[in-house]
Amino acid sequence: MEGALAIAVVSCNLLLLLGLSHSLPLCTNSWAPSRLNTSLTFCPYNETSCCNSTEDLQLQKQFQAMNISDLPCASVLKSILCARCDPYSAELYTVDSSTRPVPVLCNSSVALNSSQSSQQVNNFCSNVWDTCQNVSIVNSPFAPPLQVQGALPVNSNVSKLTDTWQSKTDFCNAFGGASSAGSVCFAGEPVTVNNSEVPSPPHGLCLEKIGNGSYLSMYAHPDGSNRAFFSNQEGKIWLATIPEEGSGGTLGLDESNPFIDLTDEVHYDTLFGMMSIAFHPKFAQNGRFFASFNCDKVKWPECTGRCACNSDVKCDPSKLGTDNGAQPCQFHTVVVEYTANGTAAQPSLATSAKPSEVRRIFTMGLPFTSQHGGQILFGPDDGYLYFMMGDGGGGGDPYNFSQNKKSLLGKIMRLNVDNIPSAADINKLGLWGNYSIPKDNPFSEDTDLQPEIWALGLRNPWRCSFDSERPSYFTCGDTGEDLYEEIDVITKGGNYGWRVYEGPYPFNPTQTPGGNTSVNSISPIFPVLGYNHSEVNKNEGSASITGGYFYRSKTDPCMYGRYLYGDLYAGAIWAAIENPGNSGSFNASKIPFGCAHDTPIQCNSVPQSTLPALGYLYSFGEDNSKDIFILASKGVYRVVRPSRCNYTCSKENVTSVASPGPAATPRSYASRLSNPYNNLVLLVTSLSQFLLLFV
Ligand SMILES: *[C@@H]1O[C@H](CO)[C@@H](O)[C@H](O)[C@H]1NC(C)=O
Ligand SMILES: *[C@@H]1O[C@H](CO)[C@@H](O)[C@H](O)[C@H]1NC(C)=O
Ligand SMILES: *[C@@H]1O[C@H](CO)[C@@H](O)[C@H](O)[C@H]1NC(C)=O
Ligand SMILES: *[C@@H]1O[C@H](CO)[C@@H](O)[C@H](O)[C@H]1NC(C)=O
Ligand SMILES: *[C@@H]1O[C@H](CO)[C@@H](O)[C@H](O)[C@H]1NC(C)=O
Ligand SMILES: *[C@@H]1O[C@H](CO)[C@@H](O)[C@H](O)[C@H]1NC(C)=O
Ligand SMILES: *[C@@H]1O[C@H](CO)[C@@H](O)[C@H](O)[C@H]1NC(C)=O
Ligand SMILES: *[C@@H]1O[C@H](CO)[C@@H](O)[C@H](O)[C@H]1NC(C)=O
Ligand SMILES: *[C@@H]1O[C@H](CO)[C@@H](O)[C@H](O)[C@H]1NC(C)=O
Ligand SMILES: *[C@@H]1O[C@H](CO)[C@@H](O)[C@H](O)[C@H]1NC(C)=O
Ligand SMILES: *[C@@H]1O[C@H](CO)[C@@H](O)[C@H](O)[C@H]1NC(C)=O
Ligand SMILES: CC(=O)N[C@H]1CO[C@H](CO)[C@@H](O)[C@@H]1O
Repeated sequence: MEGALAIAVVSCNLLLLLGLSHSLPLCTNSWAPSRLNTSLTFCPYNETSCCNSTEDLQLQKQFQAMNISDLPCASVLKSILCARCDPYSAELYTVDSSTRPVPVLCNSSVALNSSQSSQQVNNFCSNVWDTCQNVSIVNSPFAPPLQVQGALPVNSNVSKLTDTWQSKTDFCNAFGGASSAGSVCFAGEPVTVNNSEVPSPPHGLCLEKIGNGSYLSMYAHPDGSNRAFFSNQEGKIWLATIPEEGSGGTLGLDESNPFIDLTDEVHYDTLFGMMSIAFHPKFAQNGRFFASFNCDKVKWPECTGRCACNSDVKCDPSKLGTDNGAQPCQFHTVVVEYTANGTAAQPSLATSAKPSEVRRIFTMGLPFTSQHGGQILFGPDDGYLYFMMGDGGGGGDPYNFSQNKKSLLGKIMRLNVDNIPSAADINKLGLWGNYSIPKDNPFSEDTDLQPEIWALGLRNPWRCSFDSERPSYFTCGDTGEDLYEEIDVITKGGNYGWRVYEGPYPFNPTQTPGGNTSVNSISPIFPVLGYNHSEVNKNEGSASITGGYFYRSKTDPCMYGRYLYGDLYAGAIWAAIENPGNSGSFNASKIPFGCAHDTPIQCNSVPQSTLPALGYLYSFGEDNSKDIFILASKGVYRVVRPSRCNYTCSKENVTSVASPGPAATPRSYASRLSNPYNNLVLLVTSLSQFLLLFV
């Protein structure tokens, strides 16, 4: 069943190719459009829309009140009013980040591509003028809101375009806009994009191994240099220099010399540890950085706070089964702020930091021992800290936390860590630490939501990223229960369905002490990509997704623009391409991956196999050159030029292939010679390293 992939597709027969855009289908309030049960009665939308039936009715009333006697003009005005319902309304109504009263009207003829290259979208703005210029409109939306050049003063509620605009040129300067790569405009019919041919997937992903360490997180240094921070599950963070691709160099990381060592505070066990790190966007100036980890209140007195299982969410901690003799809420998830101040003349020069806590951003006691996500990430556009939290475990989310808008489990939170309220205010607001709530968090429109919540219905978001070229594409892997692993594009207030759905499949919980959520009461956003467990591991059915990145580096031009993700058990890596562009609809291909013949560190491969031995694929990382890294239990790998694996990529500039630099060590050279199986995989053999973060 590939149903999940089809659901998010914007498919419509009124197709106008209006170029690629930088943003997803989104409504003017930044929420994703919702799926409609039935067609709207007034506006011509029937599948997804930014209007519900109430708003459709309001538009109908507004239209009738305009009292337009001329039929052709009435029809044009109706289409313009209805653009509010268009799934692309955010983009149609927002120009240079200000909202307009009418959508951008296409004012140029757009050539449709390929098969339709002879067709032209007519100049809609010009049509509007020609059709309506002499027609009286009550409360015309075209009455100029501000003093705009060419606008005449309005004296009455009833106006013609010619009363308020001197000429078509003035009118179209105010309301027109051309569609182009990066924007859409309105041409009288629902905006949509034509399906184009899906470009064939790259031949393979070429990797080089540049480190032997096993890390869970990587965070590019905010100063833009060729450095990045790496952290491991035990609780250490290192600052490393990234060698230039093709130089033969390895990761400049000294394991014996961490940037900070938090192993005394971190509770490390198979399912616990330091889950993530984040460096403030202005770290180079303010030295602020953050660690997200688990702690044990029995071992560390400062590991204390409210339990996620409490009466607000119909959960009685005393009734929680105690795993391994642990107390209820013995383990916590915390986000702690540290500073690199004082160890160097300026934070960007710091190579170490003191492990003293500057501030506790967040503390929450965990009901069970698994699925507590923990990634932290600064939004590139808004500077807020996104905090990914799983459902807290227990199998099938027994307390239905993910759907409970009063619980922070199974959520993506969005916190402002730049504006810390007073202790009294934090108390009054019932916050879980030292942060404030961004005003435009979705609780302002859905008052049932806890104010921290940005999105809900997640099971265990494992690795989210923002597309560095299109920040509205905030994409997460969300691990499944028994059946399906998914990738979601996260939007404001979005409900990603878990425990009502596992991916596209309805989920039937075996126990429901915390109540249930009915299928009809939610409007879930289904995954854009995903796979059944059987697809990656036919024998055991074990699978756990690791979300990745939109590849934006120039290193592998055949990978550019594709979203890379994989499975923890390293059985597969996928590259997905959005098609049509700007639709939020993706096609994925499992792609082969190999090890570069000149890899600085040999890839631990074994005979009778075809792929490099990654072990467990914990995370992907991105550096300041937008190169993509794989953090696996066997080491750190970088995506490199395809020719280094003999993968053909016609876009690659093969003339610039560098010879392996002097940094290639004799040892790795010798091992390359002695091991003819560099392109081989080691199947997971070591159960001792079995990491059950996700099950
Ligand atoms: C693309 O749009 C044009 C114009 O509406 C339409 O005629 C054509 O059939 C569409 N192509 C596809 C592949 O849907
Ligand atoms: C969609 O349909 C279901 C049942 O058919 C109904 O319960 C629900 O209220 C409808 N939703 C909307 C938004 O009309
Ligand atoms: C939506 O509307 C279009 C055009 O009116 C129509 O062709 C299509 O079949 C409709 N889809 C559904 C699901 O009703
Ligand atoms: C329609 O949307 C408005 C605004 O978002 C909301 O207040 C209203 O409850 C919705 N009505 C229905 C029937 O869903
Ligand atoms: C609507 O237009 C008609 C003529 O087209 C006019 O007689 C009538 O007064 C108008 N009604 C309002 C409410 O403006
Ligand atoms: C509108 O009025 C102008 C000037 O009176 C006239 O030239 C033009 O033909 C009219 N347009 C329509 C569509 O009636
Ligand atoms: C005309 O505009 C005024 C002020 O905006 C408003 O109070 C009045 O109700 C409007 N009249 C009509 C018929 O819309
Ligand atoms: C369309 O409108 C924009 C904005 O006013 C203007 O810059 C552009 O030149 C117009 N294009 C045409 C073809 O008129
Ligand atoms: C670190 O230094 C910056 C710049 O001087 C300052 O703004 C910030 O408050 C300092 N932070 C701490 C925790 O001392
Ligand atoms: C890849 O290409 C290099 C250089 O052309 C060659 O030496 C090597 O044998 C090739 N490897 C494979 C596996 O084809
Ligand atoms: C290919 O690489 C060479 C050497 O770096 C460079 O001189 C040349 O301009 C590049 N060509 C293209 C098309 O990028
Ligand atoms: C965006 C895009 O694909 N543009 C193409 C449209 O078609 C013309 C000619 O048919 C191409 O030159 C463009 O590159």
